[in-house]
Amino acid sequence: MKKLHLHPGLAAFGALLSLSAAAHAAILLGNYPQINNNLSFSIGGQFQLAVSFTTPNQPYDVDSITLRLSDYTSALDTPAVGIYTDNADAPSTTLIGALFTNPNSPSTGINDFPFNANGSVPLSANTKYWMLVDASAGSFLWRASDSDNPNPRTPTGDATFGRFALSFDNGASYNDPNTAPYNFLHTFQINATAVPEPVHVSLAIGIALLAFAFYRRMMVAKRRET
Ligand SMILES: [Ca+2]
Ligand SMILES: [Ca+2]
Repeated sequence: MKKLHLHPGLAAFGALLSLSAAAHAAILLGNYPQINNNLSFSIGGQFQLAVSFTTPNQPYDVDSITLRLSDYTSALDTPAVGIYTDNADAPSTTLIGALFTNPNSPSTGINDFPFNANGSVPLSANTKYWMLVDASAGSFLWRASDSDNPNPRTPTGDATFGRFALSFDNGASYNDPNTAPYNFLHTFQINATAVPEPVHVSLAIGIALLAFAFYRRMMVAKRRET
């Protein structure tokens, strides 16, 4: 029986392509578990709250956002959670992709709520963005730990934390909740998948084509010998 041989050039191409396309889900930024349930900020009406971060040297696609909330019932409250570009160290009005899908909540208790991406939320490398937590109807509480008790927990992940920013005038101006008299560390996590950079993919294809060309030359040389 004839043994099936995988073309070395094709094998190299496949291996490199799968290597470059290997995506991994990661915590882009977060501060779970919460230190305590001491504080909260009301989202709704003119009140909204955002957190900034800068992506590392790689593009990402946001998969979901987890927020620790209370007084959120899906029958009465409509959160508006999205990722926005930066405008002079404050959220701009430019939304990346669409608003996230609001989870169901039958009760007002404290819970960790997953907001799933509604389609692609693509983030560029080395770029500052804002996750904005707003409401288009009703109101709810974004739970926060008291950062002085027992110690501060700066959000960490693949991205670099910027700052929290709260607005009492529907985004016209923002205040920092971590300068006196505020000490809020709002509990959240942004989950994202690293996207392979186009330069890596084209490099992989280039190497595979070189390997294929080398293989063909070897075959031609072999045929000349025989
Ligand atoms: Ca409510
Ligand atoms: Ca608002």
